[in-house]
Amino acid sequence: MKLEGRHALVTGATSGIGEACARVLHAEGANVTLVGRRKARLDAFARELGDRARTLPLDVRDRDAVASLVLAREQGPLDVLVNAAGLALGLSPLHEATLEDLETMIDTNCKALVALTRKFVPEMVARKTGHVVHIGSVAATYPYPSGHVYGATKAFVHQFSQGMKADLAGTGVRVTCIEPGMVETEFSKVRFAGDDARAAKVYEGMQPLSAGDIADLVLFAVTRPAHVNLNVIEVMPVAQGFGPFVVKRA
Ligand code: NDP
Ligand code: 8X3
Repeated sequence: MKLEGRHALVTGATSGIGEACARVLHAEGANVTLVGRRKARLDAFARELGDRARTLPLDVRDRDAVASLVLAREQGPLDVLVNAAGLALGLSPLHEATLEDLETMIDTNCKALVALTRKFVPEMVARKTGHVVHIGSVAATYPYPSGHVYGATKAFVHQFSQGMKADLAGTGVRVTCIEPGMVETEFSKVRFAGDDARAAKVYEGMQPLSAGDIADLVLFAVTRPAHVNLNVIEVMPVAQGFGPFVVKRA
């Protein structure tokens, strides 16, 4: 499918994967609507892209704001929704994590993603065309110490995506969940609350994926012929693998 003249809304467009997705979709001719909280970044990004880019500064957790969102008419009806906004907060065991951080992850990664999807899918179904792309994570499938709620939010995204596929079969609307491993973005800076040195250590001595690597997959998924639905795409850096089972011995 060609993207020229189609309208894509990308959340998390101020940074990392969302920003890279908006960039490639725009480069392929899509009209893009950029969503994120940091307005100055959105404005600068839209100026850089030029024509066909609009901004929607928004906290995706704001349920009323999402419900009353109105997209610029000249962008056309929404064809592609990329739900990239999301975060992990902290990396400590559940019994030491703050409930506030845990709830922020659930509110952003799950509830906001559902609200945005619920907002735009009915019109896609009515138009018999559209594509929703969720950015999940390998953390949905492979647990790691202190990944508890973050992993659980991404398991939600995985299953929500599959459930949507069940409902959307035959409607003409597609849904894809892209599940990356380590991608070097601002993700670790956010997770470690601005401790840049600790964030940099996450990617030390290995080659992580880039945001552009994930954007390539999003572009691939949304440009398949209209009858092809990529359900789930899991991707890791070559340098990443799985941990062994841990056995604590007396
Ligand atoms: P970044 O921190 O670089 O980007 C996160 C984006 O989410 C920012 O644009 C941020 O915008 C936006 N965002 C966060 N909270 C909100 C909110 N309440 N309202 C609106 N926007 C919000 O990280 P990534 O690009 O890496 O993360 C993108 C997605 O990819 C996330 O869902 C993450 O879980 C997932 N992911 C990341 C991996 C990685 O290793 N980096 C691996 C697997 C999945 P702003 O702060 O301006 O609001
Ligand atoms: C982000 C990747 O491995 O830090 O979803 O959970 S990981």
